[in-house]
Amino acid sequence: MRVTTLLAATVVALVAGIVTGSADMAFAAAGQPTDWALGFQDSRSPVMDDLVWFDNFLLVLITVISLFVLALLIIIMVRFNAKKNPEPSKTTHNTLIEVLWTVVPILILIVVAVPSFRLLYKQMEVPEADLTIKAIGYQWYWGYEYPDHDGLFFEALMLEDDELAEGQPRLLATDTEVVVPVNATVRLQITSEDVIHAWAIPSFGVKMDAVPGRLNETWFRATEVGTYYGQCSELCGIRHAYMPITVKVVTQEEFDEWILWAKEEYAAAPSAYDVADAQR
Ligand SMILES: [Cu+2]
Repeated sequence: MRVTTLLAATVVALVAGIVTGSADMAFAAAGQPTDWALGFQDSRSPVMDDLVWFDNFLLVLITVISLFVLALLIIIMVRFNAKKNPEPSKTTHNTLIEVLWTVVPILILIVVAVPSFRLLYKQMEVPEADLTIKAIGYQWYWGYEYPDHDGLFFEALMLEDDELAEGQPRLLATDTEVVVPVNATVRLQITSEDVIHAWAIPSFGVKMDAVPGRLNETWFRATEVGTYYGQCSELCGIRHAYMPITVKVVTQEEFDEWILWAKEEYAAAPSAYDVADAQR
């Protein structure tokens, strides 16, 4: 009795949460998590569009398979139980059924494999890039290099709670932002200086390990102006949860202005890593 009450309460709480939460979701921006949201953050890149499609496709497929197996189980329980079917058949082989239950799963796997591999290639093969950015993981923040723009380099540290401006999400906003032009293909090179981290932005469908001594490569094309947040996604140490990623997608003109400003602003500042090095 108590278990059912508890279960009922949980279901009511969940439904209430989803109903009230959906009001928030209506005006929630893509690029950051929302209270009570289910599923992925909204897609803002071609790769994420495909990932969302593939996820929905698999959901339909597994639902159909599960319902089919459930129907078979129910038929067996109803029609062939000991009461209804006291003298069971002695059949042990049926060639047609054996061929079917071998061939049909193979066909299903092929149907899953084709879009899956197509998507893997889409993620792995970087199209001709408009901009290259190198993200470097440090314990516990990210550094960014713009090799196309005189090797512009800056670091992005998480903002503490008392440093947040209006509208900046806690544990996700950083002091400097990766700025990219909208609809530009960005080649992302990812590496690390110490341990394995991972650079990820859910709305772009990007998640790539940052491995010391290795240069990993991926890409994204942000399709809408806005601010997008992600987090280090490889357990990297005590402050793993506090090295978020902020990407600001702006128009080409705003980007050109930002580059000029950033070259002045960041060139003068010694990197936090150099400072730490000097103190050793
Ligand atoms: Cu990390």
